[in-house]
This record gives sequence, C-alpha cells and structure tokens, in this order.
Amino acid sequence: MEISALTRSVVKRSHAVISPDGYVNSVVPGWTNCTVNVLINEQMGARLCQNLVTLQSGGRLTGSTRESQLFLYIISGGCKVTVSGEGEELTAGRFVYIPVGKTYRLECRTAGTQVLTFHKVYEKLEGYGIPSVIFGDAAEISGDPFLGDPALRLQVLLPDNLTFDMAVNIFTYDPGGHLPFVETHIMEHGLLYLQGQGVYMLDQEWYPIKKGDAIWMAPYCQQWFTAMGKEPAVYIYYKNINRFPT
Ligand code: UGY
Ligand code: MN
Repeated sequence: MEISALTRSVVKRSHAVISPDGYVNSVVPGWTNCTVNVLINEQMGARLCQNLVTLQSGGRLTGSTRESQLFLYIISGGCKVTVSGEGEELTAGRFVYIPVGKTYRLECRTAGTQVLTFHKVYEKLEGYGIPSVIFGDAAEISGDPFLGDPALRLQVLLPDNLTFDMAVNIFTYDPGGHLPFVETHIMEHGLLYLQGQGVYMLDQEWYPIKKGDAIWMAPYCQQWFTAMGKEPAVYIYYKNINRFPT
C-alpha cells in the first residue's frame, strides 16, 4: 500500500525536486480548459518560471509577453500556436520562442497535449536588438558530444548570440553516462525529465530522478548527474546566459 505522507519532492534554498505526486493545479487568466502546474517560480527563490500545462479538448493559452519572454516546448500531443498573426502546427518535440512585446494564442489539437513553458524577464543588451519569434523542431537539431564524451549529447535549441539572455537545451545521457565533473556555476537551471532515470547530486545530496520530475538549481547549487536503467535519460533545461554577473 502506498503511504500518502511520503514524497520524493523537496524544496530547499538552493534547489528543488518536484515530482508529479505533489501537483496542485493553478488557474492562470487567459489559459482555459487546461491544468497548469507551476513547477518553478520566484516564490521559491528562482528567477525563472517553469510550468507544465495539460490541455483538454478546446484548451487555449492566450496572452501577451510583456517583460518576460516565453519558450513553449510540446512534450506530447499537438496544438496550433500563433504569435502576432504568424501560426504553425506544433507536435511533440517542436517549440516556439516568443520574445517580449508579442501576443500569442495556443489552441489544443489533441486532448491531453502537454506543454512545458519557461518564462524569464528579458534583459535587453544595449546596442543589440530583441530576438525574433522562432519556431523549431528538436528532431532537426543535432546532438553534439558534451565535452568530447559521445555518451552525453547536447542539443542547443536557441541561437547562440548575445541578443539571447536564456538558453534551452536538451541533454541526452546513455545509460551509465555521467557529467564529467561536479558543476559549480553562477547560472541557474530549470529542468524537466522527458525520458529515463538516474541520480542527481544537488549540493551534496543525492536524489533518484525519473521521467516527469522537475528540478530547480539556484546559482552555485553544485550539480552532477548519472543516468541509470536501460534507456537513455533525457532532460530539457533552461539556463540564464550572456549577461553581466551583477
Ligand atoms: O549547461 C549546463 O550547465 C549543464 N551542463 N548543467 C546540467 O546539466 N546540470
Ligand atoms: Mn549546469
């Protein structure tokens, strides 16, 4: 018998692990016929917002980006996304980057469609423009060996230039693959596990992690991961980049 007083979720000052067993839904104005789970938010000390949205038939997300840019990744199902009049049908693995100052509409095509959202307040860099809207497909982006290790592959979903102050990457680890060293860095992360399982070390604590779990890592949260099991472990993650460390 399962004991309802137990969970794998933890929320600490430097990191959080959010497993689906603790979800409580939020209502977001303009987002209708859907369940919204706010996985990471500034209320826990983060500087990004990460949501998981599950859309029912007729589900819609409408709104406009003001100070925060928005990145949408389709985990499963299908939807149509229109940004300032430009629309595309998106299925699993496709994504859209919506810069500040745009109106958007996402319409569910398949009941049960799941969408991951990252929101970050945009920090404009003097002398540089604001990025354009980007529609993309992770399947068309190559996975390059990470620091020379072919067991670890990194797909970089957004362009590598200074107009962007955030990165979104997909990291794939073959079983037994692991980060080559304990990372200790100023950049913050928000993650969602898309496939597989493994063990994450966060500030010298060890957590079993699997598909569906989310992790927040504050700046300087020490981090290391190894993949376990029979299939590759895959996670998509956010990172703030390219700005002065003020
Ligand atoms: O980009 C990164 O910092 C990445 N290697 N971190 C991580 O996967 N925890
Ligand atoms: Mn890192």
